[in-house]
Amino acid sequence: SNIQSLKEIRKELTRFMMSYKFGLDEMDTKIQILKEEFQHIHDYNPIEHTKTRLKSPESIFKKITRKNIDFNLESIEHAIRDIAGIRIVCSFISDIYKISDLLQNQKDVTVVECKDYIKNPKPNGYQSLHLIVKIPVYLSDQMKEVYVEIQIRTVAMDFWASLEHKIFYKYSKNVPEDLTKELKFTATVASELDYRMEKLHKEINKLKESEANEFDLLHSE
Ligand code: 0O2
Repeated sequence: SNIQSLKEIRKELTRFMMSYKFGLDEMDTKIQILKEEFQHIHDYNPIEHTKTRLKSPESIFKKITRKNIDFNLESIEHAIRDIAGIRIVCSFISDIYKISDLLQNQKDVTVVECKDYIKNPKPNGYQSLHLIVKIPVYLSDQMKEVYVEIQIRTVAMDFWASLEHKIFYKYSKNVPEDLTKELKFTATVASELDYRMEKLHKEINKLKESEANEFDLLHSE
């Protein structure tokens, strides 16, 4: 009956979404492990915070309509690679590449795409490192590989992106040129802040090291 098949569809859809949630959980655990272990070994935490999100069925639907994708789970799975998303906010730019390398070197993580909007910012000024990875999820009757989008950025990049999103989200009309320019300028201000903070961080680290060396010298005599 119709009701029966609707129930089946619903069950299938829930299972589909669950696999992404599991993929996200796996990825989140990996990041928490890196965070804790890094703190323990290096006495330093490169990750300020993380945020996970599952794309809602509504926005998946919007995207498949916009991109003209066939309406079946197989094509959706293949074409929409940001159903599971995780954002990692780091302290410094160098931390972004460190975290990205550490994740990319894990055996069960396959990188399928890497977009470096830090080296090549978007025209509006947006900066972040985006990875699309595939990660295995073990279900009761099968192993499924799901895509997860990982966005890695600094606190300054995150500040810029979230406010830009607030200001311009759903403003579909053409933005006046002076405002586009101003927005882009604010992105360079954020970059400058990142650059200066990292420089300070490095200078202080150098000082700490030389102090530690002096201490060692003093105590070896
Ligand atoms: P939400 O609400 O975060 O989910 P596509 O994913 O196919 O539409 P593309 O080019 O493959 O587009 O993806 P891209 O460029 O890697 O960026 C996808 C995500 O990056 C977006 O997801 C945003 O989260 C973020 N992003 C990209 N550009 C901008 C930008 O100019 N400003 C801000 N604030 N965020 C950006 P969603 O699905 O659009 O939104």
